[in-house]
Amino acid sequence: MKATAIANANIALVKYWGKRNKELILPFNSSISMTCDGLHTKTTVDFSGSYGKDTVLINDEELKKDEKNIMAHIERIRQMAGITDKAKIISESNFPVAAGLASSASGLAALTLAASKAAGLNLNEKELTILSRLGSGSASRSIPEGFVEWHHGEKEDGSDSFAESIASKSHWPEFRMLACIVSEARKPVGSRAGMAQTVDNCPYYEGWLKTVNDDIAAVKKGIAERNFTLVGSTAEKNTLKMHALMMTTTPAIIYWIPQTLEIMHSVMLWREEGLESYFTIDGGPQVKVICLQKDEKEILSRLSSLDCVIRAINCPPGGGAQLSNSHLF
Ligand code: 2P0
Repeated sequence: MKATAIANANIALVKYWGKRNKELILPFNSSISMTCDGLHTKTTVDFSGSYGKDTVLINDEELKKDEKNIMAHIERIRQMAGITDKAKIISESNFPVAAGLASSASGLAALTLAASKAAGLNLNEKELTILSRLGSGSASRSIPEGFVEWHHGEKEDGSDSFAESIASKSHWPEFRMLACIVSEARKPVGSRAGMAQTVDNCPYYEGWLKTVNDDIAAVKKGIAERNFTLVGSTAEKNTLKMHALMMTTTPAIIYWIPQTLEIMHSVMLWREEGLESYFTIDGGPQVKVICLQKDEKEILSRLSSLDCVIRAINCPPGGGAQLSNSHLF
């Protein structure tokens, strides 16, 4: 009745931004991500302590009231397993939470694996991705390894909206995401509210849906052929489209800060000079620079010479979520 899991964050190359079903967290479009070695969450769940109430400690802080989806997720797993025991949960991430580095993805994926195991459920990988999705959409992509596709699915019940690895981490070990931290502040608008608002009132959302399948096809082809230019250029175009949607909803959502733009312009300039790299940005100001191992040293050195970068975390493709015998308590 006690289990520990470790899950890596993932960074999308083709983004998820909008739900066709908010209850079941079913997306309008499929998305593709890389599971990131180096950005992880470790979570221990214990149902066996005869606890009087649920306690959840995330990075040494009690659960905030606005993080209701975590309690709902624990309750969902208890119901699936047919248990009523209260839980003690401790979770630790090695990167800033809620600042656009996919902490909810690694957090909900680690929680899903640890809690389902502790509750006595033995779910396979596909089932774990579906259960993680119900906690947070992008968490479904933190269960499998390497390069991952989360299928939007067609069915009303969500049974075909799951994530799977489309290439292992050893298929393209030279691929890099350099996660540049430019601010450790909490983001002003959460992704869940931001994407709901975008679907409701962004006049360009249909344009996103019309073109996103082409981006999915291009990134899949690029990964299969290890065509870096195709993957990088498509990922950069896709992130700019997503941020254009955010900026043109009412009220506007602008996650970029001056530091974000400084890195974007630098990457574009370096590319013109022949140093091939691309950027992708999620629901926050951080920039992830996409490059190949042969250029990582030079790019990291250039990034560290920019005043705006607090630190850069170098992530190769990572493994899928794993159980661990070393518990946090
Ligand atoms: C992504 N993001 O594909 C996109 C890009 C943020 C920007 O998935 O409501 O925290 O829990 O399903 O998974 C963040 O959204 O949202 C996200 P919910 P989630 O990575």
